[in-house]
Amino acid sequence: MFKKILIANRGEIAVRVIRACREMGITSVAVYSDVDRAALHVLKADEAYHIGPSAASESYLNIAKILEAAKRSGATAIHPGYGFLSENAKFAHACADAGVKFIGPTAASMEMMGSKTRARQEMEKAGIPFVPGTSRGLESAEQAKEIAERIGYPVMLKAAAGGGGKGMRLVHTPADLKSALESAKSEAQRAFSDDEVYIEKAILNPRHIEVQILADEHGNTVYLGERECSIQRRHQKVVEESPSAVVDSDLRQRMGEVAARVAKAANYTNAGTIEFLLDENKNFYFLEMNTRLQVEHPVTELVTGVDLVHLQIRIAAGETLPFSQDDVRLRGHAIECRIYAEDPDNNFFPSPGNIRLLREPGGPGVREDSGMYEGWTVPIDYDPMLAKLIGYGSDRAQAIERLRRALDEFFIGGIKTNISLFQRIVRDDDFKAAKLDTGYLERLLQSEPRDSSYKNDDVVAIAAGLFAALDATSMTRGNGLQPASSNNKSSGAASNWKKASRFEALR
Ligand code: MV4
Repeated sequence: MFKKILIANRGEIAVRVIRACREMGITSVAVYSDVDRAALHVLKADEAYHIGPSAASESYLNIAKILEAAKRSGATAIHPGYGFLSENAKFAHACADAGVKFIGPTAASMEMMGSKTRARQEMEKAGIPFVPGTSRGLESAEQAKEIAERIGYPVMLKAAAGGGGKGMRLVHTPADLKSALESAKSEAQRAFSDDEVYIEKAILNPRHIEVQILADEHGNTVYLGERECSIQRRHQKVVEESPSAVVDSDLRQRMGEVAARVAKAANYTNAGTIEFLLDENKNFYFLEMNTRLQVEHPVTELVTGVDLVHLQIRIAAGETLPFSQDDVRLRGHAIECRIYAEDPDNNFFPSPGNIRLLREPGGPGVREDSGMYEGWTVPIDYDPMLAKLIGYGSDRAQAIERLRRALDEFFIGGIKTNISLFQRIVRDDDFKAAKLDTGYLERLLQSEPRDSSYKNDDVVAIAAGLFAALDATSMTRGNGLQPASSNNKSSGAASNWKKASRFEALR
């Protein structure tokens, strides 16, 4: 087993991996940029190395700097987390060349899945069901028209190097195809320096369902149930849950077996995720494979009882999977909210700044994976995700109850957060009835909020205590601090962010 692991990441995922290292008796090494000198992952790691300026390109994306820190620290393995270098085949190669184990799949697996057309060709060979369409780049508008005619409208144009919706166009009629192809190509060229675009039949109102797999380096592969990730905004996941309310044990087994075959066809090792679209008739289609640990991995951990990060490390160290498919049992239900420093009342604009007051939820069935602490300043330089709040229960209804209760306990003062959006979602009838598809969030945001009286009396009481404690400071600044108690009646009906902004006004 590795004695020392470097974590090439920051924020909550770096903290998550550090915790696994601590549990396993492995020394953890953090890396940090200028602005992250006092970040939580730096405070929690056993050792920390400065790797450069705040710009990600000069720090968390700088392969040479990270390998230099690995060498200096004596770390023999690197966990890449998600984002940054996690799906960078060049980085995996460079780690191998430096004699450091990359905790993830091989560079070859990452390369295969990095090109969507290449992945479709390989999956076609392996007999994996995928959305009808081409597995090669389109050569002309005429060719696109012929194929679209054959597979039937609406069609989807997609960038081969894409993902995340960039270079993607939904086309309903032949008349729109030529200009859609041109704009998809130029967007793909700008975003990925690669204008290869292919065509698929469009699946309308799909659900996004993904399957977690683990594969060791001795040919054993298991699937660990699915995650429903249909609640997205602009191709960013917002809420994820496991299991999906529409996947029964038969569909789960069929999707799981296909996912394991995808992994085998890619010679895949370590943790990975196979994304599917599920149509309204519950047909599922392979979409793409994510060759990393995902943000939403905790919901799978809670319902399977499997620690994915421990197993990633054990697999990378050459161990065999300690259980087989028959040992995998799902128990209960877990739902995750991605807590962001952003303002849901101002088009989700980022809201960096100092966390003046932090009251985190706890109690039965609540997990919080966080990269923040009270007094820390959220930088503008990176993705503004602060934490993930996960509710767990014996069934979906209990998971929702606990999540709602935990969200109402959560108070982050000094910055805006999207907590109020989740308070709305967990009270929404369609969400409670699991009437979800990829259009759900847009519909919710277009509708009028029905009830915003999220009761939060204990938080108000805590805030009152803090106002009292801040009294001296505020008075010297002469900003006329009100006695906290005078706010209690009116703030009983206020959402967390309203109280946070009130807190801003008072401090
Ligand atoms: C699709 C689709 C419908 N039909 N492909 C969006 C991002 C990229 N990873 C794949 N995406 C989609 N591909 C076909 N053939 C609909 C989407 C899609 C979507 C997928 C998952 C989650 C949210 C989404 C939101 C809009 C569109």
